[in-house]
Amino acid sequence: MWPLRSGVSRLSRWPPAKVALVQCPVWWTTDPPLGLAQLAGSLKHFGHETEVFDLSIELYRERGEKYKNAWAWEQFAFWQDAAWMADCFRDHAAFWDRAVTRILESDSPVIGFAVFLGSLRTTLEVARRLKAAAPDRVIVLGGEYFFLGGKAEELIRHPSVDAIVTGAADFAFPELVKKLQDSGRLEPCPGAVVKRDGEILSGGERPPQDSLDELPFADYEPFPLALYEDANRIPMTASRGCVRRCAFCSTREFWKGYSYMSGERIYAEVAHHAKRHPGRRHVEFYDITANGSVPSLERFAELVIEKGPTIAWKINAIIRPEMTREVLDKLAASGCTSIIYGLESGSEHVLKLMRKEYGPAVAERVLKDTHEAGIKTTANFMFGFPGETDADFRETLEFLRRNHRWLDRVYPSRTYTALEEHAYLFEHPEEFGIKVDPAKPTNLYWETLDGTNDFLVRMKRCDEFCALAAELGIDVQKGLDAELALDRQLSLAQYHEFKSNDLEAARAYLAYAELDLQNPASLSRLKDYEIKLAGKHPDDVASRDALALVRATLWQAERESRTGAVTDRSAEFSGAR
Ligand code: B12
Ligand code: SF4
Repeated sequence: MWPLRSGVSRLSRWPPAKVALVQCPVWWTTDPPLGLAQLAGSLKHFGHETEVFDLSIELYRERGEKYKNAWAWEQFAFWQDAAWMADCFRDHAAFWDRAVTRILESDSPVIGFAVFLGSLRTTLEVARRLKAAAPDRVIVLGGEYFFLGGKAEELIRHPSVDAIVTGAADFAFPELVKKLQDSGRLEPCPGAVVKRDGEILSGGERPPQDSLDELPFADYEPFPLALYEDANRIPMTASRGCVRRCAFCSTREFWKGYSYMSGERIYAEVAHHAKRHPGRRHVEFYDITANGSVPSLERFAELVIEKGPTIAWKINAIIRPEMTREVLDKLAASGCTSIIYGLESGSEHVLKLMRKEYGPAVAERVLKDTHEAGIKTTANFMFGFPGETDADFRETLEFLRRNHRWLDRVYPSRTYTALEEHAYLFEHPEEFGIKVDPAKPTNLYWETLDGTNDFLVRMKRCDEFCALAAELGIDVQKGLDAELALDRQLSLAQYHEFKSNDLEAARAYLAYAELDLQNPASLSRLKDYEIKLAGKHPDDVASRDALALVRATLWQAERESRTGAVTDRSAEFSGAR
């Protein structure tokens, strides 16, 4: 057993410090978590050793049958459900015990966790177990979960948490480790808050990084690369933030302004990864706005064309006039195979309401040029932005008809128009005619004061859009790893649940169970509805019929799981993996 000593003295005796980096579930399974890879690179650059534990991908590979689909995006909410989580820890008890032991045996005095909403509960449980076994280990949390909204102030009080990096940690985390190493105790530094002898000390804000040219390269070497599903991919970001401020989007609140790498810096990192991982030839740029600086992107393309290596790469981009045919030809020649544009609507009126800085005419030209340059062209669409009339929506359908030849794929938003926390729309609902019920806040199920736009209207528009796109031969996808029918069904069930419409919610969960019978979370909802429907008036025939179906479904699920005759539906909806 690792001797319990003060993490402080252990650290001061150990230059350089060793840091364990942990990703708890859920995170996605296609490629390694980029934020952690970035930190591994930074820590290495500053002379520290790292060991990475991606418990999300490891558990994904070892998960029980019952959890077969739990990593699909539309299941993400279940990872925040306390009862579901308790089951997951119980059902995989050996996995979690081994994980805690391995982290402790890495002999890292500092253990850092990457947190977002879906990994928060698992993180806190693993941190609790680590602290219980070895109270001297210093537990540090970080990730975009802490960027906004006072989450750090709240979680730093958690008994298992010693420090939180509240923003970009590329320099803040190595500085925190270094201070700990030098002084022998936790010291706050800009961008981090620490807890020392029960006292909470904040280092204040850290000014944002103007240029990303000084960033150390991300490091994928400590990751279990063989476990991720895409064996050909290296993730990267060459920019942070965005140059625009669309009304529905919170990006500019997470990353203030827009910081980016020069073409030379992007090229240097891409060439580095290509050399270190010769088997991986696809660079997935996860920048939310990769063409915030078109000259940088163009320069990167020129360098690849000039010097190699041969790679394929993909970006998310904004529609802007600077995406000329000449630029797009250059991007294509350097290996750009796919561009996803955040187009959102084909209506001039709606684009204005959204504060997009282009109209449909520019969008048409850019889509056409992108497609003709030989780049797979995808556009994201949203439905029912407040102020979007039925006539506006018809314009989007017309746009699709006019431009379907240039669109290889569309990503219809499955939240239609969500009120994203911290976005302008979220902060100013009255300006957009959105009804606010403080007793029942909702990001998804909002409706307008005039009653013309609610969740079902938005869902219907999306359905109509998807049907037309499919008819026009455009590939319709979700974007993330999700199955469209399951996602839609779950959305509908949750909407009726929100509306306290027991009958419709039970029907929607029944339809969900037809697609995915063994999903533990939807089965547990059906059990709740069994009780609720049984309590309805005996003359309520519809509820009685639904109750019979609920019971039959629960019985069938029970029988299947008891006999092991589980229908493996995962193959039906893991196409995107
Ligand atoms: C790229 C991206 C993804 C990629 C990630 C690919 C990959 N291989 O990592 C994919 C497409 C998989 C993805 C998925 C999802 N994402 Co996402 N994603 C982003 C995006 C656009 C950029 C994140 C990024 O990589 N930035 C660059 C890296 C370097 O930054 P970083 O990860 O934040 O890491 C830095 C800091 O956070 C910190 N840090 C990170 N980890 C740690 C750990 C420690 C110990 C410390 C000290 C610090 C630290 O230091 C890092 C370096 O500075 C952000 C939005 C944005 N505008 O930034 C959303 C965002 C992170 N995603 C979000 C969400 C909710 C999701 C999804 C659940 C769905 C969705 N709504 O998009 C899914 C999850 C899927 C699943 N099943 O798990 C939210 C998180 C919200 C929250 N507060 O928790 C964000 C903020 C978007 C939003 N506004 O809703 N996403
Ligand atoms: S929606 Fe896209 S273009 Fe608009 S602010 Fe957000 S990231 Fe930028």
